[in-house]
Amino acid sequence: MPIDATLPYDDNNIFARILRDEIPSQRVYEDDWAVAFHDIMPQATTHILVIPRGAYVSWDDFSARASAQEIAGFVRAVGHVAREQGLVASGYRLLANTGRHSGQEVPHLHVHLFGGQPLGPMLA
Ligand code: IU
Repeated sequence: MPIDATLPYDDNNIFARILRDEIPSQRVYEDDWAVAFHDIMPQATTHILVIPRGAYVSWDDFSARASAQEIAGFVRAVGHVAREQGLVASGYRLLANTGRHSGQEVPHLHVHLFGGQPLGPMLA
């Protein structure tokens, strides 16, 4: 069920637990600002989720409350993962579902990184 992006952060959401290593994930990258791991239900040849280490419900929450350093660190991490995955020459797509109408399911900001194949008009 899609989440209400205006709700307070839930410390026990699944991505918070992945960040704390309470639940395993296939990590491909991590630094001070972000963690990236393979989506468990990939919708493209490459489908990675990049999440900030900070506790943010959604893109809305992150863009409103995160520090400039956190925002820069996170944006750089997303770009780094795309380059590391070799996606730049062929191209890729970023997507951050936010709240009910978007279908956001997990209440911790995640940016989907899709690539590795020609992408249709919409994914996720
Ligand atoms: P959404 O933007 O909130 O709809 O995307 C959530 C994504 O998280 C979705 O693609 C799921 O397959 C993915 N996911 C995951 O990778 N690991 C999990 O334990 C769960 C969801 I729950």
